[in-house]
Amino acid sequence: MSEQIVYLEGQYLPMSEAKIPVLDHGVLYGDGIFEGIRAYDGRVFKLAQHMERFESAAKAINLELPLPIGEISEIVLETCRRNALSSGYIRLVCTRGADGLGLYPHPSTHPPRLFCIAGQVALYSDEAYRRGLKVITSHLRRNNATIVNPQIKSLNYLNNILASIEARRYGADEAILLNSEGLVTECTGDNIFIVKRGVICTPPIWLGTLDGITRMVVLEIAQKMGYTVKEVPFTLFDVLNADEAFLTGTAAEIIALTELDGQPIADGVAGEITLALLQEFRKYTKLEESGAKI
Ligand code: PXG
Repeated sequence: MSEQIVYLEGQYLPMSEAKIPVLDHGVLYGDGIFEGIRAYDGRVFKLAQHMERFESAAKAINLELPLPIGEISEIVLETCRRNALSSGYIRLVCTRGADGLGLYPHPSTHPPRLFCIAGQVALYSDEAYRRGLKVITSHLRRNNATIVNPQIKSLNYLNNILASIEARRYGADEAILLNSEGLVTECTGDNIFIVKRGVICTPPIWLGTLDGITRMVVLEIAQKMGYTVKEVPFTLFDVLNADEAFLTGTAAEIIALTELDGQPIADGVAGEITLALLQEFRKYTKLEESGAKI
């Protein structure tokens, strides 16, 4: 297999040649933003929505993107083409660039550094979708919106990484992060939903969650299927006593959450509504309207 091609600052390079200087602020401080995007059957899923989130994150961290968003969209598509990628995973990153050890990113030094990687997606097995995931409650709290707002997909994911390590340490797949009030926000790389008496609930964004693209699509699909959907705060009690619970994210799509802190949720296997939503979601990814043609 030929080497993966990476877009880096105006060039399409083999992976082994796509290198970033050690003084880049992304490396030194996690100073930058990213997007995790999926391609399905020759289309980049919800590209416009990912671009909008990317642009909003840039604005929120005072980062001037090096190119207009239309050109960045084109780079995402071209990176897929150069890798002959029809279905897969795309990582778009913009670091502050900068070029020095100081915290203040002097505007006169290196401009923001944009790169894009397109490759294979790490998928859960069919068995994992039926069995569902085990989650724990992390002892770490989700960043408060007055610190680094969780709506910013920043390169500073240490809180989420530590919670993910904590989950593995306890033999779980994911960790729930509560906010400072003890309300459920999301997991380390996925949004969370619960189902109770046929009503589908997910925490509102303002509680401290990422405005997930999959979350948004699931809310739309569920409504079209005739379910009542609600964006409401809830606690661990509600997750534990839910009829069904599931996580959503670009990589995982929709996957059941079947165990919380060692206790089964309902009968401990993926629920009917969860599996029906997954089926509809996968149908939706095949539609022309779901993304931009590569
Ligand atoms: N919450 C957080 C904190 C995330 O980082 C999601 C929810 C889901 O959002 P989307 O837009 O993908 O539906 C994410 C997604 C991974 C991985 O490997 C996922 C994310 C970031 C890094 C890695 O699963 N982000």
